[in-house]
Amino acid sequence: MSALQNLPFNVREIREQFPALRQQVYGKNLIYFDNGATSQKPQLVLDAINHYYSKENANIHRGVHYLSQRATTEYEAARTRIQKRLNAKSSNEIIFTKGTTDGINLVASSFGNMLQAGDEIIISAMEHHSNIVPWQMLCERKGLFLRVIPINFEGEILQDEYEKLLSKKTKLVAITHISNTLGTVNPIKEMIAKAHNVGAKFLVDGAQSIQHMSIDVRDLNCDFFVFSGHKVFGPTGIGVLYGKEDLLDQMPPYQGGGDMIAKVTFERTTYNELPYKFEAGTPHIAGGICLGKAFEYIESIDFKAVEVHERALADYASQVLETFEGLTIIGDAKNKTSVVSFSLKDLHPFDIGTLLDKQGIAVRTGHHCTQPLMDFYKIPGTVRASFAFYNTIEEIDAFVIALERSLNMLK
Ligand code: 7TS
Repeated sequence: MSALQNLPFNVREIREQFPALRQQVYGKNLIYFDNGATSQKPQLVLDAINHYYSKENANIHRGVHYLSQRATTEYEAARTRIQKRLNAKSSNEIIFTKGTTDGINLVASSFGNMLQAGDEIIISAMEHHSNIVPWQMLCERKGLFLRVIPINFEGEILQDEYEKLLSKKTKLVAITHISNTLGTVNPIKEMIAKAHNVGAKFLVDGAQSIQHMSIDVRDLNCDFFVFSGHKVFGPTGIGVLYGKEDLLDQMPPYQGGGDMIAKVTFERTTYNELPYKFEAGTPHIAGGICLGKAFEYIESIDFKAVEVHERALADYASQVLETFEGLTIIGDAKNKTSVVSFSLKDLHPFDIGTLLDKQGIAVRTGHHCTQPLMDFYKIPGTVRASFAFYNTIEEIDAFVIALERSLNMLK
């Protein structure tokens, strides 16, 4: 594909930074197309993990000693770096969590505590289970109602149906920025404005967008934005909840314990200020610091070029796959990126995934934690190739040959 050769960013140089991509599995060069599940890590992050545990390991926010003070400074510097990248107003708005799931559960538990029986929460039909189940649990606990915006067959949220569901009863709308199964990029900025018109708050599930585009929380005007570190080239077990400061201030703590308190007596406890009010116990210190390193890494990448490159990868993969007999691409939204999901008549996605694996190609198969979406399409699951900026057109060509070979074996 010659169109890609003129891109202002150099995929070969980028790949050099990711040692995991330079390995063989079953004697074949690894082709890693499971970035929707987790991304590989650049050398900068790998070195930082090693360095932290070799030289800096200490608990934070409590030690007078040198190592503790240094770890505290680095952890807080990571928070500030993330704040700047997201264009949040204050580092008090950046809460470290375990990941997207943890961030959503934090909001469901804490913000959810401020809601009254009869209030409504809106999600969409393409949400990941982690943006469905916490709201169901909250609705059950508090007597709230969960409303679901339907989608069309292309995999786009029906905006007129969304407008019909919005009312004074709506207290929160929680929507994925990019669908992990379909690749649809949702028009969240417009959706946020519509929610605010009825006085509702808006949570963006950014698990699949933070690694593909620049996020500006003030421009979006979202109330909450959650993501996982491991999908944005950082470690597992760390993530971020961004929340508007005045809102976070009003919300009760999520978990109780060390670090989140101002004063404890047996009669009464007062809570720490933001962001610590929401960070009980020893946090994932190495994770926070190394997520900061992952952000340092992505700051060096031109994200406008990333968007062009990833869209070209997804478009090229779709074009070639469409020529396969009996293959259906699931999700054909006008605004779509980084993911190509498909099903093949009479073949189970798992069988295709297993044969691709034996040829060195990592894809995900199954329902991708979006079972209601699979029910909508009346399929048990899909084969999903999900791309990152280090993937190439040559890898897609190799993937297509491997798929052809797999289908021949299954005939
Ligand atoms: N929301 C979306 C849109 C996701 O894609 C995922 C993970 C999550 C939430 C949960 O993130 P976690 O880091 O807390 O687990 N999605 C996937 C996936 O598509 N394949 O594996 C994990």
